[in-house]
Amino acid sequence: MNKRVAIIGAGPSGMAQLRAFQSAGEKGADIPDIVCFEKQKDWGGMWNYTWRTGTDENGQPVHGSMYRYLWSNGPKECLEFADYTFEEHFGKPIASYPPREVLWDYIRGRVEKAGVRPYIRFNTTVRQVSFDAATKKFTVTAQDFSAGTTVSEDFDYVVNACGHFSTPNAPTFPGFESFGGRILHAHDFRDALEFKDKDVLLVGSSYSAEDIGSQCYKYGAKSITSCYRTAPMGYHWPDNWEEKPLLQRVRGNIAYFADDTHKRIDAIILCTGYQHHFPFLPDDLRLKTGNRLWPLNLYKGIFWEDNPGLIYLGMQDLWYSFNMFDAQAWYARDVILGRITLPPKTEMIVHSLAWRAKEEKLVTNQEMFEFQGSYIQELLDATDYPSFDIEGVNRTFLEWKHDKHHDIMGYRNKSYRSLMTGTQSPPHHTPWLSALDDSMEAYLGEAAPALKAAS
Ligand code: FAD
Ligand code: NA7
Repeated sequence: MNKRVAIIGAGPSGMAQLRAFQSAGEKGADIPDIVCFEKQKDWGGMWNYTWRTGTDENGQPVHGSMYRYLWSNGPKECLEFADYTFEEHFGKPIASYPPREVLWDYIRGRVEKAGVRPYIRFNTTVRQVSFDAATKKFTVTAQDFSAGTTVSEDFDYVVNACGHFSTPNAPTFPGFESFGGRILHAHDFRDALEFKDKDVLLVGSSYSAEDIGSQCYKYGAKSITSCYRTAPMGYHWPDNWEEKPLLQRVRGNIAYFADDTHKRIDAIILCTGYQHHFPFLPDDLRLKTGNRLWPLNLYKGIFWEDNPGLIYLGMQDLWYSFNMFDAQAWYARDVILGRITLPPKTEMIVHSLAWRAKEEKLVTNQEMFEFQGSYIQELLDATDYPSFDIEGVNRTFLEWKHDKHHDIMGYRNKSYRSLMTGTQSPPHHTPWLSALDDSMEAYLGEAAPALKAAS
């Protein structure tokens, strides 16, 4: 009987796994039976926007953490697929920081072309995964909300591609119970206009704090205060944005900070990151890690060392994203197809610990993305995924970082050269701060008439 592979999640990682198998099939390989379980009604994972917060229409925790007006926070040139370029998808070069809908369209384009949608059971949540040591099979139990049934099936491999930016890490602070305004986690942030004319406090100093604060600034918040636990973000913020050391407590609408200052605020947004949360996995199969570049117990950052039939995709903290998921998915595919043989567990552990030791020495951002780039290179060298210029991507990351430090509200007006096609991307027709319409139509079209007249 054919091997059976379960993929949990049809976000960019799960879609990469589907495309990897389809690509091998197209070149003549016998591919296994594949079932991809997706709890949402459509694919694209995080990029499939939902207005919902809390629970979804099936009473499940809402997966989406993206919000309206979200634009890519890094250059698209750093995440471009090597087997399906932006130019191929859009039929022309486009600017470097597309809004969410444009990126969603791009990732869908590749898998629509590949014809892999029939492998996916939508509106179906994986509830439980177990492993039988005697039969060496995984049993996956999934609830299909369209059919109203819960079914268990056996698989030889399980690919966990369910993402790790959905379950909030939400600390509390003294006085929150009686705070006079709204408190929410970034996961539940949807529309910056809610905070127009408000004094907003952000807790955290990473991507969510930076971007949610920038959205609030762009859409008219009265003031923004962000506070950090370890280190400030350190960008040159606009005049109404202040960075402070960590919040200590609130009293009524007054927030008190570690430097003994205080400030009146209307709303608090906890930009304090996410938990790797896999409620469907038993303890002995569950990855337990913070958001870091080298989680332990995963050989090649992919295979559960205690039971390598369980494959994890996209579990690292992200500098690289879509093309890293591809590199992982192609490698996992080749292990499943028997093209790559995994070493014994002792060797896997030595390998992982060596990467971890390197990870622990990383200090600068540049060292971090170069580390992730060299990890991807190691995976690429072993498969037929089209090789691409990792050093070029690293250089683009470096430029991006410089651009952000030069002008945090203007970095998205820059454009870069594709590392896949060599084409220089055009500048966007409208500066990011004035581009209030984030629709694909507006992005791919021309500047709005009023802006054209003004420029
Ligand atoms: P996800 O996209 O999270 O997809 C996981 C899929 O698994 C989902 O479709 C989910 O419904 C499904 N699923 C989960 N649990 C189950 C279950 N039990 N049963 C069945 N299905 C399940 N990356 C960038 O490259 N650029 C950006 O600009 C960027 N911005 C971001 C902004 C925000 C606010 C967030 C939260 C993330 C951002 N990211 C960005 C990172 C983003 O997470 C990745 O780009 C990418 O979506 C990760 O893909 P994934 O498939 O691993 O996970
Ligand atoms: P990250 O990048 O994991 O960052 C989490 C931030 O939250 C980071 O600044 C942490 O500070 C801070 N944090 C975590 N716990 C606390 C507590 N208890 N108190 C204060 N501050 C805390 O998550 P993001 O949401 O920013 O980004 C995740 C993804 O979303 C990313 O890929 C983006 O593209 C979008 P620390 O530095 O650890 O002290």
